[in-house]
Amino acid sequence: MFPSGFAWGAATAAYQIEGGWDSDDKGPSIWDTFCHREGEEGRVFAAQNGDVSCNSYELWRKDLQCVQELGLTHYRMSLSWARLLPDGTTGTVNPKGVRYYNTVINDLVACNVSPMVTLYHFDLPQALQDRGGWKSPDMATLFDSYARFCFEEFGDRVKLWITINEPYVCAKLGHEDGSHAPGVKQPGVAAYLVGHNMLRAHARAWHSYDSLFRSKQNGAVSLALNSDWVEPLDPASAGDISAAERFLAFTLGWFAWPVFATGDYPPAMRSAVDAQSARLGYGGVDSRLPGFSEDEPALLGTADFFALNYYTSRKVRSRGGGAGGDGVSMKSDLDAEGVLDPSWPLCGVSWLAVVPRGLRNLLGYIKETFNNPAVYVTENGFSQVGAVEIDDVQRCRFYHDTIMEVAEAIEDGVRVRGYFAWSLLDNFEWADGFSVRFGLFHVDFSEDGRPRTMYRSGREYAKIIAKHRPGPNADKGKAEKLL
Ligand code: PNW
Repeated sequence: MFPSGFAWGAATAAYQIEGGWDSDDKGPSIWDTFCHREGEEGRVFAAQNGDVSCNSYELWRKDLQCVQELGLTHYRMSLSWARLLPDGTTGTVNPKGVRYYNTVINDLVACNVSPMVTLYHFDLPQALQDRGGWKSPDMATLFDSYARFCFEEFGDRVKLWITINEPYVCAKLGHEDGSHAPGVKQPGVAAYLVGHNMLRAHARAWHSYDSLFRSKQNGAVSLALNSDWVEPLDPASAGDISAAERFLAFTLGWFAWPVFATGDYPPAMRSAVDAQSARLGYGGVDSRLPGFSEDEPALLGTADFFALNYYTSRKVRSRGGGAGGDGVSMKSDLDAEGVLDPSWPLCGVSWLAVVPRGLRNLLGYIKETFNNPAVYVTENGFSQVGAVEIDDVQRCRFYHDTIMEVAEAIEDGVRVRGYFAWSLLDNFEWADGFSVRFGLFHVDFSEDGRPRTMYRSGREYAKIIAKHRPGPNADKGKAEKLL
């Protein structure tokens, strides 16, 4: 069922696991600032922060042991930009940060585990936020310099790169809702600008890799896009059908069309934002969704594979047109609403309905819409809230069912090249702090040594991997098949 060389992985992100927030000359990131800001209640569950978290900065070898116990072929991790470049620029390099990631990468390679490395997973150096952050057009150049620095330092051993993780979440939660760092709330304006600059930054970094590193390093570069699978609430309603189409355009399409289709935003998104901008007479500006300059679309068609983070599904209904009552916001632009089907079980958090089948549908949609690209499922997981159950039978079932759907998608002809569970470890779940646990390993955050204990789902995942991964001698001598 699974092609040879299929990547069996688990994923983490720097701010969520590392701790060591000011160790060894690391610069502060926007998440350090966001969590430490005093006098503003309710940002993060119980005012928690990632100062120590799993302490992977000091306890990396424990993580490596977890990776090995699962028998992973791949490990997806992110680099802390401010640990490598404390002020965000290549003007100041922190050798201790470089050494840390070299240790991690070398250990993985020595254990025959391929690293997939994300350059940016929500933790912008605060120094760059102070220069305008992702709202500033300068970010494309700054990100490109950082990306080149990382390709240069680590690209001899890292063959799979993700430039930016979930630009949607950075834009929407960070700059529309303000529930993530940097906590900006400028509805209907800032998120579009941020998304735009992230697309430009990704394109610049991809071209740098392509022209300066690819021939020597032979790797592949993409960006990780999150999306729900969606269906019209009433399949017979024309309003709900177009609402579902808009919903997908505003999440996956926002970034996937520019990169994998036309080099520009999806028509359903463009027309919705333009129409609402005109209706609300927005400050004399034609639209709040920026346009690409003449040469940009040609530069945008830039990814070597499709990286998908899938968690859940939605039924979508129309909100009835011109919901101007919300004022200027993405919600009023979208004019559609996602609801849960009552038959879907929930896991932990309110947004996460368990719908494994949605992944197969979404993979099929990607195959049809974006010309059958190679796909890595770069995140997928199940959370626990409240009492810890090491014997997490529901999560076991979830992974079985979901991996079965991935197999079905492969049967359908989708070129799925790998699957990464979110997450290797329980960790700092952003605004939910440590109250939400996604790990294949439980972490006891009350003990200094942050002991890791395998959940039953970790054991089950290890069994699935052992059944499917090729034997130790199978692919010897062959170059790793990335795409
Ligand atoms: C992803 N939401 O982000 C991230 O890539 C991970 O860092 C994160 O831990 C994981 O999903 C689980 O949540 C999201 O609130 C963060 O809708 C928040 C949301 C969705 C995705």
